[in-house]
Amino acid sequence: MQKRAIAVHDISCVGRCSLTVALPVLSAAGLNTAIIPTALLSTHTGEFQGYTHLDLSDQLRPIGDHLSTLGLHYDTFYSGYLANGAQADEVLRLMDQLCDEQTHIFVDPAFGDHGRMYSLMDESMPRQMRRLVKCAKTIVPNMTEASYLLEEPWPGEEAAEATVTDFCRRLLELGPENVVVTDVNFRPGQTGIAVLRRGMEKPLYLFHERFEGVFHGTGDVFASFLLAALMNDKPVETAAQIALDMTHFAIEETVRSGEPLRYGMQFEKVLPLFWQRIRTE
Ligand code: PXL
Repeated sequence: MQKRAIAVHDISCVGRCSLTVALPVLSAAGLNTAIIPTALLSTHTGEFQGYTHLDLSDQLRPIGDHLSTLGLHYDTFYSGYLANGAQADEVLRLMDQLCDEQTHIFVDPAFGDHGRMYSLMDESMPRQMRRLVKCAKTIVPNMTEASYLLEEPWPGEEAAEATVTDFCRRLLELGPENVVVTDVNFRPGQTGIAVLRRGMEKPLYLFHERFEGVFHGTGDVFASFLLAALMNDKPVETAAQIALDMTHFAIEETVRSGEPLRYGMQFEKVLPLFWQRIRTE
């Protein structure tokens, strides 16, 4: 049977993030992917001015009410960027209506980076996002989001290994089975991730060469590849390695092309390689 996913993120018309990344990546991995948009923006909110923003909170309830009558099973529920903190109520309601015991709830907190929350976020977001994290099987915060979720000061771009390990352990205590933290930069010239699954004594650290610059949408590219690999029955350690490699190659392609970084990562070019990896590993 073909697996089915439901992705709950914003639509940013231009800039390759959230749904314009999640949908193609999950589809390319063979998943039947439904979407529920949380907001509609003309672009993402980093490095663009004058973007439009339509909060779709009032649509989530009628959409959920209708979809719940269809009797469909979703193998994964993938939430990301929310229009505001209060929208967590509606997302929890959607989880309740659309998920069953077998649904892999995958939460990308998607509310900040580089020590700050994104432009349109309100201060309730970390507290509200913690409620989704509690229900999740897998979470993928970056180090900024991890700090906010734990109510810790941001430790800076190059947090020490001991700090990252401590954050991972405490995030696991919030409820999920798998914690994958991105933006781990304690090795000079490298960037990487920490993977802590319940039952592991300490996180597995995986790294790649670091490119200088701010790469918009990388969190979404990484999270979508990670989930796509998990849904193809890879253990979280293997899925994380594949997703890290794919993200690295997508950044490499983008840097090589000279395309402005605000237009997002060229993940399209690595989809054939991704398919090969999930078939052979
Ligand atoms: O990539 C995360 C993201 C998603 N959606 C919107 C954003 C961002 C990051 O800036 O602005 C609208």
